[in-house]
Amino acid sequence: MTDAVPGVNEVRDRALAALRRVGATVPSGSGLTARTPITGDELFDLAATSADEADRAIGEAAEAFLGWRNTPAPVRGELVRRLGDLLRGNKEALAELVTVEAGKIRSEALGEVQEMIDVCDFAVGLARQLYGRTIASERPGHRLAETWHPLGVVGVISAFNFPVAVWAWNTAVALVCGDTVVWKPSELTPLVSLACAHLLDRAAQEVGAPREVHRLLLGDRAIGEKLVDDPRVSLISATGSTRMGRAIGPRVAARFGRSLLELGGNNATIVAPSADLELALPGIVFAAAGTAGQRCTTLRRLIVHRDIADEVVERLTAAYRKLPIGNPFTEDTLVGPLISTAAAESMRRALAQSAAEGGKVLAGGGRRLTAEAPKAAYAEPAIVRMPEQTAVVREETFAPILYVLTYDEFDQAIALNNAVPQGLSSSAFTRDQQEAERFLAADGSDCGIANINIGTSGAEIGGAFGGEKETGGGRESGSDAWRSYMRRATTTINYSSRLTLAQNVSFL
Ligand code: UN1
Repeated sequence: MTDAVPGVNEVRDRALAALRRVGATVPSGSGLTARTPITGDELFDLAATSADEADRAIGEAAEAFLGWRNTPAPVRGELVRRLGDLLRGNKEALAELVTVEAGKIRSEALGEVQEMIDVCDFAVGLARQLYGRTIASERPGHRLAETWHPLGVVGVISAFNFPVAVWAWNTAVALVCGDTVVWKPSELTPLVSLACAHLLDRAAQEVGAPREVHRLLLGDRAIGEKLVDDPRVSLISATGSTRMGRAIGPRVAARFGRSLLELGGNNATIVAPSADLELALPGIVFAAAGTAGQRCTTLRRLIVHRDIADEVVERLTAAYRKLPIGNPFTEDTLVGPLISTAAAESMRRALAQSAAEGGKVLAGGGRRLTAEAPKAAYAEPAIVRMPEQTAVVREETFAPILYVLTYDEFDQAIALNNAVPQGLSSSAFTRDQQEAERFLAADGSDCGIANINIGTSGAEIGGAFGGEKETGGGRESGSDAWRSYMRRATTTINYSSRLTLAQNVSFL
């Protein structure tokens, strides 16, 4: 059930070969270290962006904005079209780097690159659809209209678990909206970030757009904080933990900047007695154990009707026992490594706390490959039956732990779904239409994503992505999420020969 882990030299060679294929170079120097969770080793040192360089990069993006905002949106779309082409052409190599740095299995790494390609396609279409409205004016001879204008520099802060897809959601949309972008990726994923930044740079050169429409900052938290505090940055779009969002949100607000936050999730799936278990079981296993439990949309809480709980749990534990855990490069592996031993330690702590709160581990919870890869963290996805929704269940632990709770009445299941601080994703498996509609209604799931008969993770880019409460309220990616990247001007044009005041006010 496990597969041998490659040596660090093989991983390093794969990384270098992938970078070469993309054509990206690694800035030599120090300050940042590329690593791989596959072995837990360091790959090589690279130059971090200095504070002065960051300052200059933000200045360049601000300067480039002045021209980019006046470039017609469909022309801006050409840049994103070319980026999409280059991402398509480099899909394999980029996926390889995602596996090296984030530990994703091949199919999920390819899926992540596909998500970038999809959002580029979406943004190219959007470049011709940045529609404003014409509104009925209450005054004769007046026209009331809305126009959407480019906003400014967008600071994108992204996390290790979707190292490049989340960048693309923001960047493809921001660029067609006429903004310029300064990207601070996770310090855990510098290589794939360099590769994507290189492709965008190349796309800009090929279509004749200024390269300064996008700048990359490599570094740790201090560089991110510079971006957050810089008044030249109009919007900070940050993806990461609720703790990070709590730090960023007020700082951006203090300078009246805008922020778009996509933070932690604590996603639940309800399994009703009528559920088709042939759909539900694979949906649950993918959502809970896929990506080694490291998606913000990962399924963390299963709320099962009491009558079917034993059967569901039994079938799930059987499926968990068969999960191939190990080398993410191997075709049939389904669960790769956690990002770090610190993540494994937080999983261990959460399991210990759940036991203290009355939980019983039914499957997994142990470590694999500790002798072969002592610096890596291969964890067995765990299923823990809980007597109730205790403190540990209400927290997001970024590891593959699925807490199982039971319910008797559907309303009680909805209440449990909503009784956590986070509000990202949710789903219900049911063939009962009333239940499905109840779940999706105003007093149903309080999450930004509510699904029926599929799991909580793996959203398409066409919808707006994000959630409520401690998830931060931001929406990225498809639908009308583009509006967060633009400023709205409301315009009243008087084409009559009289000055009429609104609300029938008379003056003079
Ligand atoms: C994230 O984990 O930060 O819906 C993003 C999903 C993916 C995106 C997840 N499309 O699971």
